[in-house]
Amino acid sequence: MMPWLVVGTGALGSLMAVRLQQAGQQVQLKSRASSNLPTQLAINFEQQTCEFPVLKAWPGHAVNVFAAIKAYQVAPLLAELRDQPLPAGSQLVLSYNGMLEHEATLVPPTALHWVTTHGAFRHGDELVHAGRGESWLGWANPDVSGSAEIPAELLTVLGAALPPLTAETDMTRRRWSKLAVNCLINPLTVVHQCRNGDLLSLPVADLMQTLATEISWLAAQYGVDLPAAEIVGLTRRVASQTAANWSSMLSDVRNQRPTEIDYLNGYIASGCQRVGAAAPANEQLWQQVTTLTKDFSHLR
Ligand code: KPL
Repeated sequence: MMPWLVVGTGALGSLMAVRLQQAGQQVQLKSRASSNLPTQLAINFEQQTCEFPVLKAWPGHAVNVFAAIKAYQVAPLLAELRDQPLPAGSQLVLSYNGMLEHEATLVPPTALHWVTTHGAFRHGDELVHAGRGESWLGWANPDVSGSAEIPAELLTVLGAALPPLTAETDMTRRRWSKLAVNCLINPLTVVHQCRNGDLLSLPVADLMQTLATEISWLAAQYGVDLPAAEIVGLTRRVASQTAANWSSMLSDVRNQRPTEIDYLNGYIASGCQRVGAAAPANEQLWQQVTTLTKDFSHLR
């Protein structure tokens, strides 16, 4: 199998790097040119320390790139790869929360999306896989989805590293479902300073229903049939599967990092606004989290 290059050393990138290495794959990490990561990085996971070489420059040979990054890092990464294309035979797998405007023109059609409901967080030097969810892999461009098979080896290796993994032909709907779940879980864990599972017993059911109704309405404008009841059901399932996890947004807030709120509830509120509709519940959470993080949102 081609070697792996993992971009993004957040919780999920680190988890995939560790699990790929434990599955016998050759794994390196890629740092940003401007970053001050050392040339070797150790990740502590379940009583083991996994060591990884860190590359500053893109390699000259074909690689599988697994980029588990923040939504605001997607455009800069893709710009870098446009200036310096990956060697022939390489495959780009992208994973990020939320949606970006102009994705259709931004994300190369040959990229794959990895959508996951696994939950992980960093606690000091420790990586904790706190929620066992599931994942889907599918082409970024629905036109490619209809015609091309996902490379079987890629499915096997990623699926063995972090199971279960399903090949997805309708990535657009899958990504809307994940967007919806993140819009209901992530900001509410920030507002209530709680783990994902705590949301199941807090009095947030009515708010979740309203958020889901607004999201479902916007999804329909994009031709995606995603009933509000399905969103709420899915959210409760993910909150229960990842009950012990601290959401990525709460981890970001606690570590004074910018959040992905613009690409979650912000995406819904501004998407509705663009077509002359309102999404007051999503708008309110967008503003609330933005206000909480205004002092460090420039650090993107
Ligand atoms: O995607 C997540 C996140 O925290 O960003 C979930 C699935 C909610 C796990 O925490």
